[in-house]
Amino acid sequence: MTSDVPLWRLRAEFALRLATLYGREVPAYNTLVDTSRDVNADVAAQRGEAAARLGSIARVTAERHGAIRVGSGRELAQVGRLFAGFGMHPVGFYDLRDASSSSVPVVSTAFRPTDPDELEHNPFRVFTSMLTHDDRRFFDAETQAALEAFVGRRTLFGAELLRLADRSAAQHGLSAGDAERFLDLATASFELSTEPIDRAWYRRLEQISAVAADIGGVPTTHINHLTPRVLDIDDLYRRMQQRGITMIDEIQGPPRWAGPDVLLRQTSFKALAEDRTFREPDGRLSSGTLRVRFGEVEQRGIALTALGRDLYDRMVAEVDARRAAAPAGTTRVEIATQVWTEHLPATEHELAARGLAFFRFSVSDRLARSDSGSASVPAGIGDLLSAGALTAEPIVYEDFLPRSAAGIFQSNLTDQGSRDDEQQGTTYDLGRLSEIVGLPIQDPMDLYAAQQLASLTAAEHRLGQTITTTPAVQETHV
Ligand code: OOG
Ligand code: NI
Repeated sequence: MTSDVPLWRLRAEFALRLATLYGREVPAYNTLVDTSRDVNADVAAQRGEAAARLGSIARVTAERHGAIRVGSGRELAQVGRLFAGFGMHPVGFYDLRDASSSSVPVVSTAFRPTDPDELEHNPFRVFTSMLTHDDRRFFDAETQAALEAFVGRRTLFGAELLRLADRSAAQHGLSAGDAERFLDLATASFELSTEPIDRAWYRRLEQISAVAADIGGVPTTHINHLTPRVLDIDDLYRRMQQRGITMIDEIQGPPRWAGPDVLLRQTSFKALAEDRTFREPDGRLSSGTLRVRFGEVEQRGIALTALGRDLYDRMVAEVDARRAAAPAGTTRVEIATQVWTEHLPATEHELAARGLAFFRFSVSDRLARSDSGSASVPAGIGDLLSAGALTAEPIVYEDFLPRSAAGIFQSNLTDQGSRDDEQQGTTYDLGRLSEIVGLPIQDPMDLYAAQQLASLTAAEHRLGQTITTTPAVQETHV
């Protein structure tokens, strides 16, 4: 069986077709993409080679993540089959129910390539949320039953599409003819439906949660947003405002600061009113609008180790604490910039030496030629980097942040919805969601650690010496 079109090309083409579709449906998205391209070109012109530190300009400018939302475990398992056909696998577990103060009854994972080579070819990823219809804090028994019946009746992904996905996953690609059909069907399944929306049902869910209504109140699924990657998100934010586009209040995640970019910074333009057809309680059709889809943009930084992530989480808590005590009008970002400057190392070298972030290490050519095999004393990463024996290339964070995701959800809700925290919530975790998807969800930390370790092992062989990564005593107290 031939696979003329390998997984990465299917994935790249899928991302392009979704972008064309989404740009047609939400024209402001095209403005966002154009502005992102301008920002990246300017950064490349100003910073030269340094601009490509976290990925080539071509990769960064072509890079996208999507977000979709489904209504049940059955639908999520189908998404798992579909995305496997594009070489995208579930990574990470995000519980947005607790990360949000308003009503966001979903748990999520992200489907993405996991192999470094596949990521390099095309890193397209899709943040995928599943409605927690069995969580009593949001849905009473009657609403749960009605939701399950409504979602149970719909078909998001047809049998032919899923068969092609299975074939692609098994063969690591498809023949040219199958690829075309697969891409057509896959893209079409995320198109906004023109089918009338049952007004009373939608409204009933909307009172509980606008997210629940967007997922379980409509007959099909759709792309919620597609996110380009930029090299300077502050500049992008300003330019979008200059173009008259209303942005959410702030940039989520780490602040702008003088040190290296870590993890992920995101912002978005406010959801726009889109025309939809409704079926009124008396059966009459009417037109109206819904605001659920928005345009997000992101700037990616270096992946943090468990130690670095722990520091990050403590810094976030410190920002909250200081903000609570700060004079009115002080922004989260202002405080965050101070906290970052006080606690996070300001150089890649120190992030590596202290084991706070992930890097791909390699032996400097100069040293490998002159000195190979001579040293045998174990040396720490920091010393080897200082001596110029090793070089470190940052590993880019490919995943998401629960708090930013919740912030993005919330900043686009016009209504807080309702939740009853007296009720017992349903427990979901990575293991339970893996069972529901029918695939093992990988822990992002394991993937980054494996990449770093592979590079270290290779470097140890070349140097003929053991490299210690355990950092010295942690001096950072937040
Ligand atoms: C997903 C929100 C989360 C991100 O980039 O953190 C997200 C959604 O709105 O469906 O996309
Ligand atoms: Ni997103």
